[in-house]
Amino acid sequence: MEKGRIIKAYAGYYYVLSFENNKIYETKLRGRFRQEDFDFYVGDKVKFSVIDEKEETGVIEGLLPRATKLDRPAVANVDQVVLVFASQQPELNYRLLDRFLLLVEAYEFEVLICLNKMDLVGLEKAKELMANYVDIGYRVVYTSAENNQGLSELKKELQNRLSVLAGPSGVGKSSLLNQLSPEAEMAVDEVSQKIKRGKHTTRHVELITLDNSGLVVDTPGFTSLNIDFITKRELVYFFREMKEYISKCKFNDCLHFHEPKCRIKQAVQEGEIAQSRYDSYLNFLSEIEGEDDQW
Ligand SMILES: Nc1nc2c(ncn2[C@@H]2O[C@H](COP(=O)(O)OP(=O)(O)O)[C@@H](O)[C@H]2O)c(=O)[nH]1
Ligand SMILES: [Mg+2]
Ligand SMILES: [Zn+2]
Repeated sequence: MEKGRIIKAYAGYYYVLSFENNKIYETKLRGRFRQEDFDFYVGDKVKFSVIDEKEETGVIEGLLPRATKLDRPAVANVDQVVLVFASQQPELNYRLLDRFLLLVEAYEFEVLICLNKMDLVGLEKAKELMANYVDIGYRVVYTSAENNQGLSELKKELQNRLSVLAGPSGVGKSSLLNQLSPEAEMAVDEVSQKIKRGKHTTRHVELITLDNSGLVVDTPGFTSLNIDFITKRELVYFFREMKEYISKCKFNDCLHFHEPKCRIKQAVQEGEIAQSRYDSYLNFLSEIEGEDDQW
């Protein structure tokens, strides 16, 4: 029995990238999985047996433990979310960046920020734009899909992991994926040869395989920016720089808004917490307010 990862699912076939030899096997599910209405997702790690080594066909025999599952697109075992923003065009919207970060923290994904279009502002200015985020411990890479800058740094961050890109439209997500594409097209070609379909068929989510064992979802994630599943009380825990102050407020049910002797507000006044991050916090708090009966 071999092990591998589903990198594409299409028309009842599952394309499994073998951990042993890096080949892509065209597999079907063992009958009992079909009867049991069992769900297998792109990204899932599976056990499979090879039927024909030359034809690279096989049968999926079992599902290995699934660490995470992302919805829309449905992908299992995502290791990190790469939040792509542009340094300009469109102008960097910090409130939106904080919303993406909130979602990523709430879902407990690892995150990398990719500040693209650095060619429009230069590296120094790009770093300035992200200084607050670097300070609170977020990893940031600076890229230009246009001028081919920072792409090897980005690729290094994608090594040996399954990543999904997310971010507003127009920031360069597709351009970045295309830049990573010599490898991507090889993988896609290999699959499409096997299923012998034209390019105009309905798109299904699939994983792009990089030559450094990185995998990238070919469709952006986090398309819903809805935050109303988060309660007012837990909100602050998803602002990583605020966590250390929470227990130091005078009132232990402090929402860090108009309560007196709030340690978080003090930290904002003293410049330990960035004002714009705190403003985002208040903004999300009031957004959640109407939908949360707890308080
Ligand atoms: N100047 C500059 N333009 C870029 C860069 N990356 C993408 N673009 C342009 O930005 C626009 C949107 O890019 P696209 O990849 O479609 O963004 P997406 O909506 O996030 O997928 C296109 O016109 C790209 O040519 C970059 O690094 N620098
Ligand atoms: Mg796009
Ligand atoms: Zn407080």
